Amino acid sequence: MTMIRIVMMLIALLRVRNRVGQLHPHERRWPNFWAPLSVIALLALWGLRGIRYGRSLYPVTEMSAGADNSMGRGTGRETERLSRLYLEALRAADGPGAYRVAAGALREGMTTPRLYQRVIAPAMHEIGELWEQGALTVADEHLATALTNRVLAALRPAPVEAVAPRQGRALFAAVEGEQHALGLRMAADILEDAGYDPVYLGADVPTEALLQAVESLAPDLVALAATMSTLAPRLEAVAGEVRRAHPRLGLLIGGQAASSRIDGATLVQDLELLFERIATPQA
Ligand code: B12
Repeated sequence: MTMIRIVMMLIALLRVRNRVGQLHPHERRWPNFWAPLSVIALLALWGLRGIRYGRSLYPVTEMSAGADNSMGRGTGRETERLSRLYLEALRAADGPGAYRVAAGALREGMTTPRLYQRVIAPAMHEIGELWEQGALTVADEHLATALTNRVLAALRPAPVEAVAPRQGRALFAAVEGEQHALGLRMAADILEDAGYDPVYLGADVPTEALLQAVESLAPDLVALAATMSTLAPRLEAVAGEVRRAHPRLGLLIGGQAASSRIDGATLVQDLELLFERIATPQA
């Protein structure tokens, strides 16, 4: 597409150049030597558009962030495009831009699980890649997380007095030592939309406190998360303890360190499948 545009631009410029060439010198308002120069300038400008991964932040325009979400329901290419725009907005420290991309997608009919899984999560993963490569600072990465938390909160309806939950209560916690909690937050939002009453404890929940909370809040489902590979054994241990204390309790696990090794728990990594997997845990 880009190549076609460049070729068309060159043809148009050459035609103008030829036309100018045919004119009598007194009629020429645009001297011949400007033509090649303008081609070079236009190509240079075009090239600059492509520089994405420099360290510097750049503004996200209305055109790029959210103004054109006409296919928001999300074919593969469309979700990739939106994810790129979302990432650009994060990198530009442009909270309103990130919100416009996400809210625009929902407005156009994309589901929340799809938005989370295909638009926001890949953008956050890319933030991690860039941070690992040294292309982003820790501050950039913290800011991206903070903006995403803000976007997620802004997309939710205001809390209202609890209507009787159709599916029961679900408790969400990341294991002790685990600071990564965006995926857990997303899982809580999705199950809330599916009729659960979410009790979200967030990151780094001490095991003792978690077990007490399960005791006192009597949830119907406990969702546990771990991201750091070093915390995979802890996730297994905590899940085992919950299972031993409450053998009939629904147990859901997720996060990059979660694995199917944990007996009797439903492992979900793809949030688009979350509700389906909860409804049929054996699947
Ligand atoms: C943001 C971030 C942070 C933030 C987290 C803030 C927060 N409130 O969440 C902060 C700054 C705290 C942080 C700290 C660290 N981080 Co960090 N971080 C990230 C980053 C960039 C994004 C994580 C994220 O939010 N992803 C978006 C979510 C939506 O995706 P997800 O977590 O993959 O979850 C998906 C599924 O797993 C699932 N899911 C997740 N949770 C749950 C829960 C349930 C119940 C269910 C059903 C599903 C589910 O749904 C999601 C969508 O598919 C990742 C990069 C990456 N590749 O993920 C690194 C990354 C995870 N961090 C990493 C590291 C090394 C660290 C630090 C050690 C850095 C340091 N030197 O201090 C510390 C460790 C802190 C700790 N003890 O936990 C490494 C982990 C390496 C590893 N595998 O062990 C990564 C991969 C970066 C990298 N490329 O190296 N980090």
